[in-house]
Amino acid sequence: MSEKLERTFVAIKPDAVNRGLIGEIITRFEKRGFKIIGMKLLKPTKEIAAKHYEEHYGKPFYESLINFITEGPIVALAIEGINVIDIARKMMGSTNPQEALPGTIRFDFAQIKECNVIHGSDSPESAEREISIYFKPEELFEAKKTPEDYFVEKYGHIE
Ligand code: IDP
Ligand code: MG
Repeated sequence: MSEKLERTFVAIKPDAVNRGLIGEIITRFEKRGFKIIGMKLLKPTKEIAAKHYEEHYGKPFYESLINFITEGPIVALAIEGINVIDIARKMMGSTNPQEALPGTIRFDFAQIKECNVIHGSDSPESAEREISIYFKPEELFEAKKTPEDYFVEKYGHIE
């Protein structure tokens, strides 16, 4: 697999926000070394939810999915890292938590697919599209400096 620096869109769904799992879930991505470059707590409007899930329009679970996600709040995240689109999906596990592998977010925190705690983009095209639904370009940030960078700026290099 070739290695690419990518961005993906992740949403912590209303069930997880209501259960107090925001920190647990974000921690997993941070510990993997991925960078949070955009983050907001919001209640998606019907329009936003319909854009987000347009590929599912007409499916039997579509209406309940839209109703669920628009109850909010959700945490919308833009996350950057190497092969993050694919790796974040692996970290999430299968759509149905009953089929997700132990150690994945959906296995560890969810029981049914209607309340499977997390969304993650499934391709580079989806990632770009979904990030642009939830974030303006100026709402994305790159934290590049380390504490050592700030130290050196202030005090200079130590001999
Ligand atoms: P994904 O979130 O793993 O990418 P999708 O197939 O894109 O899964 O479905 C979007 C969301 O719709 C799922 O996360 C799940 O919450 C819900 N969903 C998918 N399939 C079903 C189903 O058969 N019954 C009920 N809800 C479903
Ligand atoms: Mg999907």
